[in-house]
Amino acid sequence: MRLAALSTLLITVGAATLRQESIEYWNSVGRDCLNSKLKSDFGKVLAEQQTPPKNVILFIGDGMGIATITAARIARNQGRGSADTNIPFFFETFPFSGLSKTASFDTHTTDSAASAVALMTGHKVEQNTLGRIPGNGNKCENGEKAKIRDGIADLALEKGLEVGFATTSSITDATPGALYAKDVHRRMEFDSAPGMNGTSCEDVASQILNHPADKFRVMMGGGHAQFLSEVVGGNRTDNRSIEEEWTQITPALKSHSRVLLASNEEFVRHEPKEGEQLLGIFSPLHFPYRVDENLANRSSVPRLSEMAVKAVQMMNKQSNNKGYFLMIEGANIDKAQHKNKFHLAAEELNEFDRAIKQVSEMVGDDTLIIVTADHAHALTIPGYLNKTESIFERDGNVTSIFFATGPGFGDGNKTNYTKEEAKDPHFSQPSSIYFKDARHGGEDVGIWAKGPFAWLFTGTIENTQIAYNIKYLLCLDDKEDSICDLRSSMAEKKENEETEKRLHKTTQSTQTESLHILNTDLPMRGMVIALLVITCVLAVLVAVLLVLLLRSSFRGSVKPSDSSS
Ligand SMILES: *[C@@H]1O[C@H](CO)[C@@H](O)[C@H](O)[C@H]1NC(C)=O
Ligand SMILES: *[C@@H]1O[C@H](CO)[C@@H](O)[C@H](O)[C@H]1NC(C)=O
Ligand SMILES: *[C@@H]1O[C@H](CO)[C@@H](O)[C@H](O)[C@H]1NC(C)=O
Ligand SMILES: *[C@@H]1O[C@H](CO)[C@@H](O)[C@H](O)[C@H]1NC(C)=O
Ligand SMILES: *[C@@H]1O[C@H](CO)[C@@H](O)[C@H](O)[C@H]1NC(C)=O
Ligand SMILES: *[C@@H]1O[C@H](CO)[C@@H](O)[C@H](O)[C@H]1NC(C)=O
Ligand SMILES: *[C@@H]1O[C@H](CO)[C@@H](O)[C@H](O)[C@H]1NC(C)=O
Ligand SMILES: *[C@H]1O[C@H](CO)[C@@H](O)[C@H](O)[C@H]1NC(C)=O
Ligand SMILES: [Zn+2]
Repeated sequence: MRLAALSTLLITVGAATLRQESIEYWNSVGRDCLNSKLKSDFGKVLAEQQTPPKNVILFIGDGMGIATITAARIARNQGRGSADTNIPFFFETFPFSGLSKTASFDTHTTDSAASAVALMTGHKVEQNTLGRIPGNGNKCENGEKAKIRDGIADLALEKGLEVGFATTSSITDATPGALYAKDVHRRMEFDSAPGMNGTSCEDVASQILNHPADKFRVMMGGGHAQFLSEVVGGNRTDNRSIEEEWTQITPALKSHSRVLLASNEEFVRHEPKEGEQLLGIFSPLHFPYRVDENLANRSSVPRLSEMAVKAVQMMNKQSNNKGYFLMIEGANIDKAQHKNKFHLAAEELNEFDRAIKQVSEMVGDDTLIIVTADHAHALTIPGYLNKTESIFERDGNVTSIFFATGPGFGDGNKTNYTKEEAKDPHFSQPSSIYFKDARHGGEDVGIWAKGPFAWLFTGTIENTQIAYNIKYLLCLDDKEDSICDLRSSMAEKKENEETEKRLHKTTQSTQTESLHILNTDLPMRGMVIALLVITCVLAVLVAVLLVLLLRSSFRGSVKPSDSSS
């Protein structure tokens, strides 16, 4: 009885310490999920056969829900005149896929900040926040204590890996921000952003000068406005040029240099150099849509695929050769859907897919590629339009691309649009509830993976699991019993095998003997521990026996024991 009470107490204490706010809660969910895969029958076999990846590239299609992919896939195939409307995107041909649950710490449907933090740190956080442990107020209180410091970027840099990102949004936007910034609101992008006054928050833009972003190998995207003073057309009122300040940070090594690219012309001319850190900012805010660039026959910014290729080239120019983590975001897939403009979103998804394909062709089998979305959009494809019709058309009043919310609402039943209107690249598809900006969707999103240990990204998993798996595959956190051990034991095994081969050639008996000890070092340690444990258990048993013996002889001398007590 007392034992049961004690265990109940222990469980209560355990649950209380593992509140969802805590760093440990999502680690514990992550550990259980990872272990169940590694210890499954197929997991054991696969883990033995593969070497964990050296590099990880995470592609995030912002707002790229399942329905978004289906509709964009059909639009692409129809656009190419294909009778088969199901020809897949490149990433859809990856050998492994799964589903990711995207809810944030406090909302069923997440925004891009909370979901990106989950993907890049492994922790669920409050809606709209960046890099902060939940429950720490809304004024940037509690200093360092409130900040998440075990994100992929922080840990990767600690281990000497390279980190970088490229996006079509402002570099200060939620998804890239989640890789480095700590703030109570994602909109605190520049010094005088709304909501900053009365807080101790630091604007996101200036945080590229801090750890960890100051050490990133490459950062590319838009957002001059957030980095520059209003004197030169930016948003800042503190008369700073964060871009200029970034170029003046002393590099980690003398041989390193910093290069700032501020236009597509500079981007095109730039040749990646060894030991170089690159900051590329190519537009005042977010990138223009691909459709608009095409319509205007203009290249005012690099394509996402071009930035992705350059980012990988930059990573390959590094000398320490410890591997890298790269994040590539197709941000405008989301932004177009916020306006219900599906033609624009579909073309952004095409470009995102092109980036994945080109990068896949550049990297070797030491690189794991993961493609996912941070959240969906509330889009559905209601039936039953004839396949001979464009997906942008409708079946009677039923519009094939239909948003739950957004500015496409029209007059309340936008069902009478013409074929010409539907073809207009800037046409807003209908929605059922009016909002200036469409709301995200809360359903699970897809994950597609290829490369070493891609099979870990299967099943229905938390978005935080993606970060957890990446940390463990890259061996970023060796505190825990994880794939890290597997990796080092495999490396050790391999090294030992090689040493053995070498020694075999020289046939030096003394060396072979010491190698033998080296080889048996780990098992021997295990045996010593086992012996110690057995000794302890035996000692306890002997003590208990002695006490019992003494007690029974003592009792026997007084009176017989009472069986009813
Ligand atoms: C900031 O808030 C304080 C009061 O809380 C106010 O006096 C001050 O004018 C505000 N500054 C700006 C720039 O809004
Ligand atoms: C920041 O600058 C951009 C680009 O000039 C502008 O569109 C935006 O409205 C500004 N944001 C704020 C909050 O002032
Ligand atoms: C802003 O900065 C520039 C260059 O650093 C300087 O010349 C100018 O005086 C500054 N303006 C103000 C209002 O501080
Ligand atoms: C697009 O621009 C390029 C040069 O920038 C030019 O060679 C080409 O003719 C233009 N195409 C059209 C259709 O205007
Ligand atoms: C689809 O359209 C084609 C061509 O107009 C027609 O032959 C076919 O019967 C239609 N199918 C359905 C299911 O309506
Ligand atoms: C479309 O909806 C309107 C208004 O409800 C209705 O009058 C009309 O018959 C519908 N058209 C079709 C083809 O169902
Ligand atoms: C559709 O209906 C709205 C009002 O209900 C009207 O303003 C619009 O002109 C109509 N469009 C077409 C193509 O008939
Ligand atoms: C809905 O559409 C129909 C047919 O186009 C039109 O007659 C009607 O006025 C519209 N309803 C509203 C609420 O605008
Ligand atoms: Zn969004």
